[in-house]
Amino acid sequence: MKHMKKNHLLAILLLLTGTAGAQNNPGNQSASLRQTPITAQWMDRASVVGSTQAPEGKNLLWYKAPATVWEEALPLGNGRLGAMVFGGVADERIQLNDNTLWDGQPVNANNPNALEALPEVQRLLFEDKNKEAVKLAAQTMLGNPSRVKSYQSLGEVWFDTPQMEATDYTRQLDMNTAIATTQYTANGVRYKRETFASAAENVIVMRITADKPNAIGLNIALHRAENAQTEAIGNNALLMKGKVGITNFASHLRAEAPDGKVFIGNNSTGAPVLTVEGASELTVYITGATDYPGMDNMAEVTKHFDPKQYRQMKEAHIAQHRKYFARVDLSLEQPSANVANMPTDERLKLAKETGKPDLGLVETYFQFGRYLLICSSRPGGMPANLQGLWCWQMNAPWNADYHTNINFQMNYWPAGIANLPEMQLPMIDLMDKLVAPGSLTARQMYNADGWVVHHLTDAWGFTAPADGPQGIWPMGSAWLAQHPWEQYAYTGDKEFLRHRALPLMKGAAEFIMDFLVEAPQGTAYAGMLVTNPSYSPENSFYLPDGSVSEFTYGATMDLQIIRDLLTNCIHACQILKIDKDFRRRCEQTLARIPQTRISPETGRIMEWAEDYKEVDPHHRHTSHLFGLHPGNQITVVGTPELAEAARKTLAARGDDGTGWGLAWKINMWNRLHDGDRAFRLLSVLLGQKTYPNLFDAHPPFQIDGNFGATAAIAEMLIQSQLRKKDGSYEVELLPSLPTAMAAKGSVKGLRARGGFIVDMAWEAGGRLTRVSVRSELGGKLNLRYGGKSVTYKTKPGQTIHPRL
Ligand code: FUC
Repeated sequence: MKHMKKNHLLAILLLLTGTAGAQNNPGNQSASLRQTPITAQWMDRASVVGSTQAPEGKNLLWYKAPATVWEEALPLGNGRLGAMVFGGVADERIQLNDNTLWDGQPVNANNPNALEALPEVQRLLFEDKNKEAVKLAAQTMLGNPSRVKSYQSLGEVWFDTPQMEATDYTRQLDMNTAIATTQYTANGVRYKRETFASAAENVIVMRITADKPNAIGLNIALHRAENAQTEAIGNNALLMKGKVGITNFASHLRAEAPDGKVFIGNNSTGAPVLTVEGASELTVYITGATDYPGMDNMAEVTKHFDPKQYRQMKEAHIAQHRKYFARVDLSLEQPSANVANMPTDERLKLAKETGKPDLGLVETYFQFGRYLLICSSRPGGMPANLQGLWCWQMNAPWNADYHTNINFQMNYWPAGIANLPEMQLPMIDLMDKLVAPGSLTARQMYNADGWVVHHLTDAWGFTAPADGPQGIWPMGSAWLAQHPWEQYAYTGDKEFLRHRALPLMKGAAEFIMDFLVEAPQGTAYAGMLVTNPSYSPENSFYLPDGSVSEFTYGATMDLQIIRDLLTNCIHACQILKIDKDFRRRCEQTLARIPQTRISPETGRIMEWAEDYKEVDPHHRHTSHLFGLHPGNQITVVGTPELAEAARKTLAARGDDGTGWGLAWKINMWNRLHDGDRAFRLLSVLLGQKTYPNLFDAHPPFQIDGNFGATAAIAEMLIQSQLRKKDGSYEVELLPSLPTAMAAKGSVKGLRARGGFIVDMAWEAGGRLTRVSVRSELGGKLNLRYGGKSVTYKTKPGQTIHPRL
């Protein structure tokens, strides 16, 4: 058996290095599957019989079989290190990430020809000569290079055990503790592996225990598909080192088995294998490090951990996680015991079959979004990218970058309302890092003040237009700047507003105010200020001559983003009583920005300055409803006509889409107070655009849909986007409660703008039975529920029990 075991791992390593021939193949099924071992797919050689017993408690994901694809594996993360745990028996796999591990380096990609060409591009667009304009813009404005490099996997840990048959198998992710656990019985021994990502120590810890002494024996390898080598350190550790772009990285694995034998095996490839024999208990510590500027932790990669401290480390990890996670509880009416006892993947299948998720699954999905944000975005670290921080590839879809024409922003929609405002700080930090390169781009390409980002960025401060003409979208910084303002709105932190938010917002506004041009006579917005070039991400339209274009001037979304930004800047200056001149300039500019318009023909919100017909009426971006969500310019109460036009627009876009496209529309239906329609789209998202591990499917995996839908589930329960003249917000209770969720439910700990924490319960069609609102900051609390409104003056720390 031992011989077989070694052979198997050796074969994997040989295959990895590309030197394996048929003779090295141990001849079992899995080896042939691993011709290209580092893939989304994986196979456990063991035959596994699942447990019949569902784990107890809520906020759990659980399964009766090991993951066979990456999208079934369970994510762990501490804001820097990430792990995807497959839960295999004979073959366990942990795929690793460090969210500072990016290919590439800082570049000045600004196109030196842009500035000279800009007036001509603008003239052509104002004169409807779109084709010529796009041609010229593509030649003169695109970044060089025009692509960013990918965020990459750190590596993989493979465990190879002799257990070929397992019964009573379960694996689960307990979101209450952020611990993944795999349990099974093999050869009469009950094995348990628990794995967590400690934030305090920046290490992934796996502890394997057995209910019989000396029953643990396995081989461990640590590797990466490219650009890295692994060496043995002493007799119980492996160190992998490599370099991509300008970044050095490393990962270190140490096995501690007090009563077992731990040694390094040899194999012909030179790649070391760590072997454990006869242990009663095994603790594996896996670190990761890079020398990414400002976050260099290479010196700590071989840090020592004492297995005797395991319990303390685990308790500290749980406490640290619960500090964030336990702030919010959502309890909806539970399904029948039959459904409640099903594993997560079966519940997803049921949601697909019935067209409706069970409410326990909705609860879990909501908390999963919060869990993912806690794991992928922690103060002091990198923000969540297109995949949060979980990525097995070297060339990830869209490079797993930060897309700033919706996706990056969507990641942070739950931060405020789901009561995790600290988790948004990494996004603000990244914005700070974009100011210098973004100011250079603003100056070199547009001769403008302030800072600009186009439709994507990376870890290296890329701010030029990327990919193709659709990258010439200088609105990224303006949209990003909504987030520091929202951070203030949710937390009321004036120091933050003064020293961090306003400077970012101001820089973004200064760019915009320099970029805006007066639309000439003969155009739809003659005499007003518009963006040019402009487009509505990433939609195209028919020109009157039947040709297709994406480019125009003054696309509705641009104008709504600008309205949002300038309004927020004015508010910030008023609150802080500073920057009068800047504020006046914002006010004067705002007065000259065209209003959102309704198409006389379709009754919908116009997506462009002209009433063009879109090429794809079901396009995944619903950009021209930015003012409805995430903005607050279109509201049911304040602008009923626009709200009605938004309703028609959304209906025409349809109830399908990419994962994130659906998540956005769910939020929009909520803002229109149509909870049933929102729930219908949530059902599509859960039934059709969700992988077995609850990761969102664009497809492929993209995490924005998770975060967007988490915010949307919360906004079914409370909304607080309406800002009154005196700066207080209106907190609306159950504004968009779907009938499906109305029979009974409760929520604790949601956060409203103005610094209010809401607890409430409802039953019988959404009748409130209990509400309490804690005021963190003091100030005016305006509550609305159904047709009723009440206002309270609150003191800091006071809890109000309103009568509604
Ligand atoms: C936007 C979207 C795509 C994808 C990409 C990462 O450009 O249009 O669907 O989500 O971002």
